[in-house]
Amino acid sequence: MDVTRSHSLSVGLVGLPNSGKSTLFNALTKNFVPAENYPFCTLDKNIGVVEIQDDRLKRLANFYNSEKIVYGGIKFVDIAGLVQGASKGEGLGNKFLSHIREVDVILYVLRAFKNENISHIYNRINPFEDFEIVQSELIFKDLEVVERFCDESKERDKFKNIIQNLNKGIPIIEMDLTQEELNLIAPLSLLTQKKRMFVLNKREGEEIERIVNFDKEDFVLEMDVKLIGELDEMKEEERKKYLGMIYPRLTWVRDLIDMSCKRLGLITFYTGNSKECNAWSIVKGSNVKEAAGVIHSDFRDNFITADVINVEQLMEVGGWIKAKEQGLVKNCNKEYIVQDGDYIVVLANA
Ligand SMILES: Nc1nc2c(ncn2[C@@H]2O[C@H](COP(=O)(O)OP(=O)(O)OP(=O)(O)O)[C@@H](O)[C@H]2O)c(=O)[nH]1
Ligand SMILES: [Mg+2]
Repeated sequence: MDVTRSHSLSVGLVGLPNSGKSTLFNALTKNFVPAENYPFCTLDKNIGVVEIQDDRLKRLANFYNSEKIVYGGIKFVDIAGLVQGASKGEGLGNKFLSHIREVDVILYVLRAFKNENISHIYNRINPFEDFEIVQSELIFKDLEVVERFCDESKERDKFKNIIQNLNKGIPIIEMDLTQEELNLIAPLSLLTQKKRMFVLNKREGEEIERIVNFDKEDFVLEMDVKLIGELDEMKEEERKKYLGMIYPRLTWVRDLIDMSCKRLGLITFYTGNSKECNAWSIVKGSNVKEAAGVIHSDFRDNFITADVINVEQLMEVGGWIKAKEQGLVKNCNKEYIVQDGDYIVVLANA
C-alpha cells in the first residue's frame, strides 16, 4: 500500500494548458511552504505533500518536550493540462483522466490573467468558460464509463436519470440522487462526483470580468499564481523584504491549504510522547478504528480499543497519568466517532 495515501488526502490541480497549475504546484510544494519536516515532501515531480500548520501540535510537542514533530499533510497532484476532446483521447487524453480519478478533490486552476506572450489555447480570457470546457470533458468521460457499465450489467433502467442528467451537461455532484443511485455509482468513482474548488489565477491589482459566475460556489480563491512563483525564486532575504511590503496578501498559500482542509472535511487528531508528536488528518465522521488505520494498518487490523481525551484537556490537567487518575480518559470501542482535537492512544494486539 502507498503509505502516504493512507494519511494524506489529495487535491488534483486541473485546468487548460497554461492556466498556471505547475506554477502553483511548485509554489505550494517547494520553498514557500516549509515542508522539509514532512517525511514525504516531494514524492515525484508531480506529487507533493504540503504540511498543515497546527498550533495545537506545536503546544503538544512543547508540553512533552518532544524530539520530533510531524504535521498532518495534504497531497497536491499537478495534472497535465486538459483540452477539448480530452475524453476522446485528445492531448494527453485518457492518461491524465486516470490521474484525476485518483484524487479526492479537484482544484480547477483557471486563467484570468492577460498576457500576450503566454498563449491561451482558445485565444481569449474567460475563466468560467474554461471551467465549463474542462468540466464537460469530465462529464463525457463519466458518461462513457456509465454507458459501458450499463452495457455490461444490463441495468440501464436504474441509470436512466443519471445518464439523462449527464447528457444535459450536469456533473454528478450537482445531481439530486437517491441512495440507491449513489450505491449504484459508488464503485465507478466518477470524475464529476468529486468535490471541487477553484483558483482564479489573476494578476494582482487587475480587475477581471465574469467572476460573478462563481458567486454560487463556496470554495473560490483569487490569487496571483505568478507572483507566488516569483517569490518562490527569490533569495530568502529578498523574499522577506518583499513579503513585508505586500503582506497580508500573501496568505494565499495558507488560504488555499485552509480551503482544501475544509473542502476535504478534515479534522485532526493527535498522538504523542517525549519522542515524537503527530497530528493526523482524517475525514470528519471517521471512527476510531479508521483513525487507528491512518497511524498504521496493523493498528486497524489488530484494533482492540482506544483511550481518548481532548488534547487541550490533556495539557491542562498536566498529562496522561493525571488525566487517567481523574477519570478524564475515555476508553472507546471501534464505533467511537473521532472528534477534532482528540488525543488517542490505540490499544492493539501486538
Ligand atoms: N503573466 C502571468 N503568467 C503566468 C501566471 N501564471 C502562470 N503564468 C505563466 O504561464 C506559463 C504556464 O504556466 P504553467 O504553470 O506551466 O501552466 P500549466 O497550467 O501547468 O500548463 P500545462 O502543464 O501545460 O497544462 C508559465 O510561463 C508561467 O510563468 C500569471 O498569473 N500571470
Ligand atoms: Mg503544468
